This record gives sequence, C-alpha cells and structure tokens, in this order.
Amino acid sequence: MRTRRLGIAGAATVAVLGPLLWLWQDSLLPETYSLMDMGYADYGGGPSAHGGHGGHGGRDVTRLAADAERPADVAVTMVARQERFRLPSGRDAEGYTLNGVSPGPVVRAVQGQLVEVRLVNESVPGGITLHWHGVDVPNAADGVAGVTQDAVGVGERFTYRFVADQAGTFWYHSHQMSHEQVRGGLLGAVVVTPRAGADGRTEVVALTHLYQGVRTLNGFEGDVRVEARPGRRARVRVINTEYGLMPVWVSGAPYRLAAVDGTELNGPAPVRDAAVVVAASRRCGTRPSWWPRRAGAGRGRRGGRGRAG
Ligand SMILES: [Cu+2]
Repeated sequence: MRTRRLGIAGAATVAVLGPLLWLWQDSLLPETYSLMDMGYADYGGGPSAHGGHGGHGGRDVTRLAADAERPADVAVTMVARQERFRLPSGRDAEGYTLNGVSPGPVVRAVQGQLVEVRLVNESVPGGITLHWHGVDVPNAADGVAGVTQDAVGVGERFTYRFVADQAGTFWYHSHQMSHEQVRGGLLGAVVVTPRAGADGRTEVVALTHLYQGVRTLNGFEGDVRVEARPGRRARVRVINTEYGLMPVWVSGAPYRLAAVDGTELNGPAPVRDAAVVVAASRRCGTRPSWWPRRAGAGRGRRGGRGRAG
C-alpha cells in the first residue's frame, strides 16, 4: 500500500516537474547557434554566394557610387589618429582626432555639390570608417564597416564621394567600434546650405559631445558666446552626438524650430518658454525671432513640448 502511494506521488512529481524542467532547459540560450538555422537567407534579388535563392543579377554595393568622372566640388582629406589631444576648451583628452582636432573639421557644401573626403587612418587600431549621418549617399559611401566596406586599417585609406543633394545639418562619425571611437571623438559636423544661397543670417553650428564625461559645445565648455547684431536673424544648427535626449531652448526670446534632421519645417510658429527635445544623433535648426543674449543647450526649465521629428 505504502509503496503504491509512494509510486503515485513520485509519478505526480515527475508529471509536474518534468514539463517544467523541459521548459526551463528549452528556454536556455544554446552555447553556439548558427544564423543559417534562423530562416532562409534572403539576398534581396542580388547574387547569392550559394547560388540557390534568387540570384538573378544584382549589383555589388561597392559599385553603387557617385559618378567617378565628375570632379569634386568640395575635397577634404581627413587623417585619423588615436592620441592625446587638446580640446578647443584647452582641456586635454584621450581619444581620437581628425586632422589633429576633435570635433573634426566641419564639412561644408552647397546643395548639389559633389563632396569628396579622403580618409587616411594613421594610427587608429581596429580600423575606422566615416558614416554620413542623415545624408543620402550612394551605398558604397555609407561607411558601415562589414556591410558597405571593410574598416580602414592603420596605414590604409578610403575615399568617400557623394552629391550633397539635401540642404541641412548633418554629422559624420566612425561606424567601426562606435561605442569607443565616436565617444572618443571621431566625429564632426556636415552643413549643406541651399542652392538659393544664404540670406545674410548669422549661422552657428552647435555640436554637443561628452568628452570623458565633460559636456562640450564645439569642443568648448560652459557658455559659448557668438556675437550678432540686434535684429539680425540667426540659425543655430544643433547636433546631438550623444545617446540621450537633449532639450534645447532659447532664453529671453521666442524662436522657431526651422528644421529637423535636414528637413525644413513648413511655416514654423514661434515657440516661447519651451524646449525642443533633440533625440540621440538627431539635428535641429532653431531660429530665434531675434538674437537672444544667450542660447543654451542643457536642461530645460520646462518639459520639452517640441518634438524633434
Ligand atoms: Cu549615425
């Protein structure tokens, strides 16, 4: 009798614990797994390495490039180094430079111009690339290591060519080990002005970045002052190179959110006493209705109602 009861209890335990154990075991990550087991490989109609799926023609991304015959309107050489360097603020930092500085040089073009950037990696271990954030470029110039090109190793070079078709504020940054290289300073601003030409307004690039925890604006710390005549229009091209949200506002004057991510807003209304939240990697152009005594980037006094796109 006792044996029988024990047997039933044992069977019940196994019946309950068995499936639980199985589910637990099944939910564990395997030590290794193959991507090939996760569905069929979709080559998007391009040529497949294995010949099987699709494989009707297609082009190598490295051939999706700007017109090789067209001469460059804007030509820049950027030499990348890993080094100890001095920020424009005067503070020394450990990281990466382009042409000896960080942020790197501002790439300026007029809408429709062909931009050519020759990247030379002098001493960045692990290789680098340059990705043109927000700029529509031919795939071969997109700078995504392992996807559109190989990382540019020490002693190697790579040329990026693209037509800057869209006017606006953009930025570039390394797309190889970004957590290390972008944070360390391999980045800079791209400004494309409209074909129609500037309208005589004051233009300020405001690229924010944390260097080893120190908040900077174009590499400067604290307040950065730009003089402008009263009554003159000004455009501040704000670039958030960080991972988090960044409220931006104008003190002492209403302003207009003129553009978001390289796209002009249609008839923006004046904003007063509210911050615009610029998301990670995004850009926005704010245009004070008149030049304020101080334009700030930092913690908003009021919750940001403005949307950065
Ligand atoms: Cu990016």
